[in-house]
Amino acid sequence: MLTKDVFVTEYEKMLYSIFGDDFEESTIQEKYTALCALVKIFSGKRWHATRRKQEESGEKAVYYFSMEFLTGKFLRKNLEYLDVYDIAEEYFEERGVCMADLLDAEHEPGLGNGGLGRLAVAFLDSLSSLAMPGHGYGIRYEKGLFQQVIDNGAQREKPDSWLVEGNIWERKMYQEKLEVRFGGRILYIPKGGNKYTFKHVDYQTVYAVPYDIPVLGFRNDNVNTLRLWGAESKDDLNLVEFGKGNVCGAFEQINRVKSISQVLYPDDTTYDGKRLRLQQEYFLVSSGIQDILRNHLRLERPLAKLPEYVAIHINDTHPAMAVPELMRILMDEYNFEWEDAWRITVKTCAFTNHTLLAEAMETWDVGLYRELLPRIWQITEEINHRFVHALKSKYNVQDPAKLEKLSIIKNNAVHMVNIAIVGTHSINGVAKLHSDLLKDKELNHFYQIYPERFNNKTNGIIHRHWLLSANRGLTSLVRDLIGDDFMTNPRELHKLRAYEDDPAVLEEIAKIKHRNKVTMATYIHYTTGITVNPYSIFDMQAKRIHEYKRQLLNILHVMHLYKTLKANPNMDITPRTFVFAGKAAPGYYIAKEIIKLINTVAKTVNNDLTIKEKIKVVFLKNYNVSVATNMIPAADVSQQISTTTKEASGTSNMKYMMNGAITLATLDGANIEIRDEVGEENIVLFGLKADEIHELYRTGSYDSAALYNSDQVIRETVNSLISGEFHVSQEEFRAIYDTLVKYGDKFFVLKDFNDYKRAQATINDLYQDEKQWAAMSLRNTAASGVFSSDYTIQRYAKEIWNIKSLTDGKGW
Ligand code: B1N
Repeated sequence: MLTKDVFVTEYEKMLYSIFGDDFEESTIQEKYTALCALVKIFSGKRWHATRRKQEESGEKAVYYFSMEFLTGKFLRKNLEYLDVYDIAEEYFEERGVCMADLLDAEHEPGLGNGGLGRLAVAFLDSLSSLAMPGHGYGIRYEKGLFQQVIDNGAQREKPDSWLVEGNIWERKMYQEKLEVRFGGRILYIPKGGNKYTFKHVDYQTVYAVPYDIPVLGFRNDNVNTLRLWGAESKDDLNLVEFGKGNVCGAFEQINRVKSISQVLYPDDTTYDGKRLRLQQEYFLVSSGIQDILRNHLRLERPLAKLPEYVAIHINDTHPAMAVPELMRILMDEYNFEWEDAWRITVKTCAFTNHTLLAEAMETWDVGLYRELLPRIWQITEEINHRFVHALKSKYNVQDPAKLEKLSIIKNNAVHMVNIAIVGTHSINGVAKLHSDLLKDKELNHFYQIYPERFNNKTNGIIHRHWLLSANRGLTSLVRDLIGDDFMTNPRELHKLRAYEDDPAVLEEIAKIKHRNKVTMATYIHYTTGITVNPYSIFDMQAKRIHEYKRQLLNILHVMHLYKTLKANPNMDITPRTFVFAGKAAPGYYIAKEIIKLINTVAKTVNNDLTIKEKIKVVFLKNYNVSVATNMIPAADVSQQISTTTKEASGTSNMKYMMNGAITLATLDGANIEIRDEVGEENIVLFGLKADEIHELYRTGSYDSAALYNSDQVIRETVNSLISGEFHVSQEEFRAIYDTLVKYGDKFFVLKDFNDYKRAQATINDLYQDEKQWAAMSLRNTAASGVFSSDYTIQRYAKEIWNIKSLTDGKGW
């Protein structure tokens, strides 16, 4: 462990050697940079040693392929994991520098849309903290997810140029660049007999340049790697074109290639068959697989034994081309026969499905796929051919409709879920309900063929971030009560239950929440100008804006509450602050209308003195990991109200629970497991159940217009979308109105409205009893430990990857 004296000496040396300035003379930016540099030195040795240890051990490693890694900022995390955060904070505060200002100097990388990308980072965090060999492969997008600004209530997108000042955490490894090939033709070269080898000609080469980011384990000396690939042109500037004065033409090739790692697609759970996206996916897969094999051979390990050393994890279908790419390299470059290459591939690869939404299912147009990736197309075709043959002969599937469902290629499209299932030994969903629905419904046709491949791995969260770091007040109380074991074994949090009737503890829980709310209120005021009452219930819904997540249900209820209050200003309700945050995909019209609606309602409600500040509505712009870190510890109520069966798991539900918020939820995704852990009395449930939803789909019997016509409260609430009560133009929210009344209310907003209203009233009543509320809050924190991603990763490690921890049992 580092002492403060050593820290101070080393830091001041660093500052001076980089900038030639001493503490007083240097800017915040310089102080920040020097601190990062020092962290890099502290972790650098460990990084190197980890790599050596992992190689020498000969143990198997997992490589997690993901198009998204939503890292959040690094500095605070790295200081905490090296156990120098407190020392650093003390030092800076003594010198009159606020730690928060230093941490603010870091630009948060936005290399993910939401839960899927954040989960990938949680997994890397847990792998490293458990000292397991496990590394990430992703893309170094120059523009992360757009920055959201709110302009007159509406979302506008600004590019997120997070790299303009460079990324201090990355290390460019130009010498390790690889070549990825696009386009061209395949020549068949006879090998004798009726065998051929294949030669790829006339292709375009793109350089994949690795940038390595260290992934520190929590106080354990282990440092794994997140390797992000940047695309660079192999060809330099075209001097012939330049000489002709054609400057744009001279740079054309360079820019076209660079565009591959230029921007993250801003769509969450929707798919859009764009050529550049297919290029990105193949770019990731090809560079990653080549890198793995190069490393494997450098260590003189036989390729036939690849599955004994390497697990490749395919995070949703986006990197599913790992399957044909591994086949390609094994066969074309290392002369494996199909059957041997196939056995190796299936044994090495595993796949996670993250959504059941039809609009998320990736399929690629055959023409595009074949033109861009001619050899991968051939292999995909052959995989399909052999699979269909096996279905008929080995599995005795003769029904053409069944065969069609199972086929990888059909209707002129390549179906990526199908290839991911056929080409891997494990397919998992991300919560119990989701995995059951995969088996019993969505992918039942595959389940019948490969029942042994299907399994569940409920998602998890980094308790070190969401509890230890984000909520220091609560953490400190918990440590006082039950000791430190929960920090490395978060299930120990259950010991808090011993204090559920202890008035002093409950009072302390309420005080800590209140302090977090005061901080949050300041943040809200600073970012929006809105004054909120920290004694009101802080009710939060923060996540991507999507019809299935039903922010609309939430805001319609606010509208109803407001109207009721206006009609009855003395109505006795606990004051409530409804906080929303989240980005909408730039092309998702209704989602953007919902943002506008929330802001419009906010304006009306917040400025109406007649309701005596009983409700306030806040929309926080630019939701990202940092904003979430501010919000979640301050929440009293966590809204997890997706249309049942639509949210595969959710992970923010777990974060709020850990911070003692009461969940207001449908029985969807991991909400079900949250209920099972905390008990029905400590969660507020409402809404249609999965079987009811399926029945309504099956019979087509839900008639939203009829419901609207017959239910006065619903009708009056929905009518205020087009009545002018909340806005100047009456037609402003006609499109939202139409989705509910005219187009059948696909997400059952109206159908669930009354039960939601009842559940909201329950929340109101429960909050009246402060002590009971604090006890519920404590029980939620106590039951949340099982949702640590450490446990999730232990299950992946044991049941899918077959990897082990390399810890020698020595912590710090
Ligand atoms: O993955 C999370 C789950 O907790 C959420 O329930 C789920 O919605 C989310 C295409 C996705 N599923 N699919 C995506 C993201 C980006 C993209 O381009 C799909 N995200 C989820 C973690 O399991």
